[in-house]
Amino acid sequence: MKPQMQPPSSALLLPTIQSSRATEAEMTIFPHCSELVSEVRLLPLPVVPEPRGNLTFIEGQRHVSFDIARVYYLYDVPSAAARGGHAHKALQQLLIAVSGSFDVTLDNGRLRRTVHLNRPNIGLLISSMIWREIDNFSSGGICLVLASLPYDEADYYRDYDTFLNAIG
Ligand code: T46
Repeated sequence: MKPQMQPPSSALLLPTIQSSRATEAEMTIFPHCSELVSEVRLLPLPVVPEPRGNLTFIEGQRHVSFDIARVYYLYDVPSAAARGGHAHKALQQLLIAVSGSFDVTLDNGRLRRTVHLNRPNIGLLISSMIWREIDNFSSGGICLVLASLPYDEADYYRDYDTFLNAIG
């Protein structure tokens, strides 16, 4: 059964970050859950600014702590549609709003937070065992995802109660 996604008490809005180093100014989404194995962080990505425009690049094992095994993207998502609604057993992913914006609601079984992504140089790192739902896509919103593993349906928890039981 899918959970009812409650409006967050305080949605996390991204501050403006001017950083070219992914190792700086990382922001933890669940700061008071140090006992959790899982990580959810906002990651500033490198930017090469030029009069011709900006360029952002991401290397596996450098800007993300995993080898990038798969890339996919969500686009032409209707504003009323919701993606996600599941957690992963092992998969780690970096989500980036390469165009437009959308909300990502994250749930570690104890806390639920909503992050608004709207910058192509900010990634949202989601480790395993985090329930996520993605919605509120803007017109032209594109969610680029870098994944640590190939697609495997057996890696999904698509039932919220099963996910909670697995969290323990
Ligand atoms: C996540 C969010 C952000 C594939 O064949 N290969 C793939 O790599 C993926 C991701 C999906 N699919 C198939 C499986 C389903 O038949 O595409 C269909 C839709 O997949 P799903 O319902 O999982 O899509 P979303 O947008 O709800 O979730 C996806 C990812 O699955 C998930 O890991 O975090 O995007």
